[in-house]
Amino acid sequence: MFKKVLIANRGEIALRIVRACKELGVETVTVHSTADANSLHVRFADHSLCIGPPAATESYLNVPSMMSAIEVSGADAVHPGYGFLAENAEFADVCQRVGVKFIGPNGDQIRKMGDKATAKATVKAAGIPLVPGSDGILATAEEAADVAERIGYPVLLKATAGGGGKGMRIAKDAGELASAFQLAQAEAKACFSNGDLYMEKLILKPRHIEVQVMGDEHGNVVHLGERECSLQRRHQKVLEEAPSPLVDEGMRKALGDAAVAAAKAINYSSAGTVEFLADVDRNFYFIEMNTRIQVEHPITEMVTGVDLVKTMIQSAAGQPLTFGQEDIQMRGHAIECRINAEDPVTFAPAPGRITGYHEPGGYGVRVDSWVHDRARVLPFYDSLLAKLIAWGEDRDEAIARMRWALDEYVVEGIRTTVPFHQKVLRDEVFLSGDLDTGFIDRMLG
Ligand code: MV4
Repeated sequence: MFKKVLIANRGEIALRIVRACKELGVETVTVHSTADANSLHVRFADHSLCIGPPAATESYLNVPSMMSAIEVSGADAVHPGYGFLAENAEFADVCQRVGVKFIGPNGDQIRKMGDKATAKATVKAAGIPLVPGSDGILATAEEAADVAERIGYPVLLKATAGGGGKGMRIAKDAGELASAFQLAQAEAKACFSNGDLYMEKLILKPRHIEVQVMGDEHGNVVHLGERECSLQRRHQKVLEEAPSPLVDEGMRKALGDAAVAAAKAINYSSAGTVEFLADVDRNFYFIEMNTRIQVEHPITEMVTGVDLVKTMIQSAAGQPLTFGQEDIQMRGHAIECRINAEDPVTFAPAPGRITGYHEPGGYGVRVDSWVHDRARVLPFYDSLLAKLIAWGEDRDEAIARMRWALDEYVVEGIRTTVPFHQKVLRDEVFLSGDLDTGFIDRMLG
């Protein structure tokens, strides 16, 4: 096992990783910007180093500052969490070069999945179902028109460097294709300095279902079931649940086999997530793979009993998985509500000082948060305050627990998404489990 892990992140995930390290008997070093000096990820770690001014580009995203902190700390491993440097292949490469273990995939694996057209080509060879579309990058708008004729309209143009919805354009018919191509290409160039596009047939009313995988450095890969992540607004997840109300045992096995095959196609040896879209006929298609621990990992922990963060550290230390696929049993149902410092109507970020705080507890309730009484929500970083997680023997019990937990959640001084979640948890369509990615927009009218 490692002696000292540096945690290259902030907020609730930094705290989550500190806790896992403490359980493993590993010394912890956190890093912080000047604005985060008084935060809990600093206070609860063994050591902490200031790495720069508040702006993330000058602190948590600054590779030279991070490398200096790693060297000064004497850490033998670094956990990137999610966001920031978690999927920065060059950072993973530099860590490897200086002999510090990056707790996650290597640079080549990050690159293979980071480029979405390459990712699709990689998993296609492993026989995983893909949305009908182009074979890789489209060289010209004319080639795009040819592919669209072959697969049929409507089609979706996607940026190969994208993910998260940027650089995506729909063309409903041939008349819309040329301008959709120009617009998607320009947006992709502006956002990612890479204008390369690929095409897929547009899936109507898709559900976003993702599968958690865990690998080790001995060739073992296991899946830990799926998460239903269809409730999103502007490509930001709002509420997630495990298992998906859509998925039965047969579909779970098919999704899990596909996810494991995708991970094995790149010799994956860490925690990862394989994303699928499911259509109204319950067909599913690979869309991308995230080579990191994700925000919503706790709901999988609650239904499988596997500590994903601890396991990912053990894997990185070269230890084999202590469980096989046959040992993974899903029990009950878990829901996560993302509690953000946002206006509950406009969803605009609402930073400020918290003047009063009480978080719920009790049977079946878990709160992963960095917030405390008088904490300051800063404008420099994302608006996630807490992940409120409720577990129950079935979906109805998880929903009932989530409702009282939301009622007991008190955050004073700033606006939060608590009232919005209270509305979702009483919505007839949500209660029926018939979710798709358009649900939130329809609910907001
Ligand atoms: C799609 C799609 C429909 N058809 N692909 C959006 C972000 C990116 N990760 C994938 N996305 C989509 N890809 C095809 N072929 C619809 C979406 C999509 C979506 C996906 C998951 C969750 C929410 C979404 C909201 C709008 C569009």
